[in-house]
Amino acid sequence: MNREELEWCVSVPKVELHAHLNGSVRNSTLFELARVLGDKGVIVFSDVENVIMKDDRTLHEVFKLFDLIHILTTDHSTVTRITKEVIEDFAAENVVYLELRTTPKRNDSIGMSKRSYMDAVMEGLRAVSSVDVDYSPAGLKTNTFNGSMRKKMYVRFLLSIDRRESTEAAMETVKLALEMRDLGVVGIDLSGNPIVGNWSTFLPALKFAKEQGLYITLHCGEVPNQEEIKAMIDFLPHRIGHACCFDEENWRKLKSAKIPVEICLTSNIRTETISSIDIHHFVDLYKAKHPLVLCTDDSGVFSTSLSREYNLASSSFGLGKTEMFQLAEIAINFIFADDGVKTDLRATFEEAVKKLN
Ligand code: 6MZ
Repeated sequence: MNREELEWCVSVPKVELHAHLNGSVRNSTLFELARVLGDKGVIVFSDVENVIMKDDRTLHEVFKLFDLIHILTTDHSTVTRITKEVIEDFAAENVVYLELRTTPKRNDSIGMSKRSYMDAVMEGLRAVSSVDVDYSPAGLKTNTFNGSMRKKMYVRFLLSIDRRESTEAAMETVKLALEMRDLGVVGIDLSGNPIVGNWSTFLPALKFAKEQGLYITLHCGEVPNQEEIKAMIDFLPHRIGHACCFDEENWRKLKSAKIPVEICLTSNIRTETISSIDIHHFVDLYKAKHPLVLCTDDSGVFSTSLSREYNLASSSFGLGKTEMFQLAEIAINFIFADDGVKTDLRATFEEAVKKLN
């Protein structure tokens, strides 16, 4: 990786639309949490160390790792800490708009409800100190200090439905999202192990969410389940993630529906969902001018960052600085925030292009 090119990618303002909170945890934080639980005898530290350090995981192994991360991050204060760290990490590499997604978790044994989990997330956001965060739709709620000259960043939340969940649990998440709209929750994501669960289980909750005006993004086509992919496109979500294993017919449907695709290059390669970067569908979508946005997915789990993803796209697909800047800027069109935010972000990019030239 060329250092100068990577630095340039860091300096470009960026929009991140596909980042899972618990997949974006710093390795150093995971190790620290694992050591504490190891000392308490809850887990065997050396086992955890090996799992975290493993580089090339299959998609199935990745979900085993998430189970481990969830054991390490159950209590409210850890959720708060991780949220703060993740937002600050994105801010540090010039992400100016972040849509952070997370699965609200209920854990009766420690008195955690989906709401209290999200309250812990919100507390982490308010604790961010390296950047001013705008997180409410009306711009009324920020952690801005008077006369602050710090950088500004927009953060919005998507609540994820895990594919292991029931229709009722999915509906609970949608109702929570509606309750938390004033706190920056803008939409719903469907994620989790793609070989688990059925589309029909989540459809009622997703339909309700859409009717209520929430935005929807779906993990779609991580495995070659063409029937599910077709049903997902027919639902007309506002965006989809991945789109790796589409057959010709679904490919055509996607293109004619013009549904924006969140592309996670490193994630797709590491999980072996795509066998090699030179056959990645980014190229075909990019050439077809299909709406797409580069994202990290799980920057911690896959040891990447949004700047690295831009750098990887540039070096793998031969895109120059002008094309890369345009790719970053066009992502504004696909965000789930209102037009005021879009206008403000366009002004940020206009300023940036003057400085970068
Ligand atoms: C599908 C994924 C994912 O919600 O606990 N998740 N789901 N495909 C992926 N790509 C490989 N990466 C992450 O963040 C972690 C959870 O996000 C989902 C999984 O459900 C994982 O447990 P939160 O913050």
